[in-house]
Amino acid sequence: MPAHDLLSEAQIAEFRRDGLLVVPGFYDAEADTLPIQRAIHQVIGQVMKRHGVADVRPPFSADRFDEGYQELIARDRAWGGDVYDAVKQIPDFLRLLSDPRHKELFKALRPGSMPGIAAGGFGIRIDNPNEDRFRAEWHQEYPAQLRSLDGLVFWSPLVRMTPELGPVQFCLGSHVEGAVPVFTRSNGDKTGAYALRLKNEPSLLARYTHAAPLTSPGDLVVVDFLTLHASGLNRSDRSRWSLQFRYFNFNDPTGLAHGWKGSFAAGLDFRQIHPELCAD
Ligand SMILES: O=C(O)CCC(=O)C(=O)O
Ligand SMILES: [Fe+2]
Repeated sequence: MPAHDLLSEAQIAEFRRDGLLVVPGFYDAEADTLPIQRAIHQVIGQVMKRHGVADVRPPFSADRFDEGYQELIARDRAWGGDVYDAVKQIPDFLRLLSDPRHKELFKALRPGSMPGIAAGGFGIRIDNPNEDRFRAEWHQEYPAQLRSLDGLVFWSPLVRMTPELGPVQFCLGSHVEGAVPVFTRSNGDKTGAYALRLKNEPSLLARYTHAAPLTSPGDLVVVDFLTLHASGLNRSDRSRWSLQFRYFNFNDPTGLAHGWKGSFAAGLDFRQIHPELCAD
């Protein structure tokens, strides 16, 4: 599908201005998200089976695809880790990750680019109620992912967002800052990319209008690798499930210079590539 069928000129201009674009109904529920929700329901069943928990759940429904998950993590939080690691191996998830629409969208937003999928840069987040350890604090994607400076995060919810679920927050237009230096020293119990903290965070955040779009399954949120964003606080009684696909540009000068290296998920500390962005 050509790029001009996916986005209007106004949407492209909005993305350039804000470093953020919400595309309502980008995905097809039946073809794209329902198979993933169905497979998550089955994976939860497999994790129950693995731990000898009787599966007495009602049959699958899209609204309650994660039935049983809260009970699992209440019994043993590590079983939630089993689910988290397993769901990114769902064929329908990987099919959607590599769907040509992402490549076309990337080319529409980054003219002259050659899109690539960031290895280790995709997954399904499960933000559990009142759990802080895996919350993403204010960050830019680039230090956490590397690959290329002009990458894009494609983020899409699997549950309808409410203020209580803690939708992702964005600083509109903050991508104009370029790559912001970060402190890398330990940040409580957070590790890897989660431990990074922005230099001059309060004044940086105060400069921009914040937005926390209340999206629904099927909606797509496109985020510039340099836009400041943070997880909200989930104060509901349900986990916030969302898809993340990250694409980069093989034709970006910074990526060309370092060979499209990946960051923490690739076992590399970004400080080796960008010592100048380390504020410690
Ligand atoms: O979903 C979240 O809470 C954070 C998302 C995020 O930081 C990302 O997708 O890059
Ligand atoms: Fe992020």
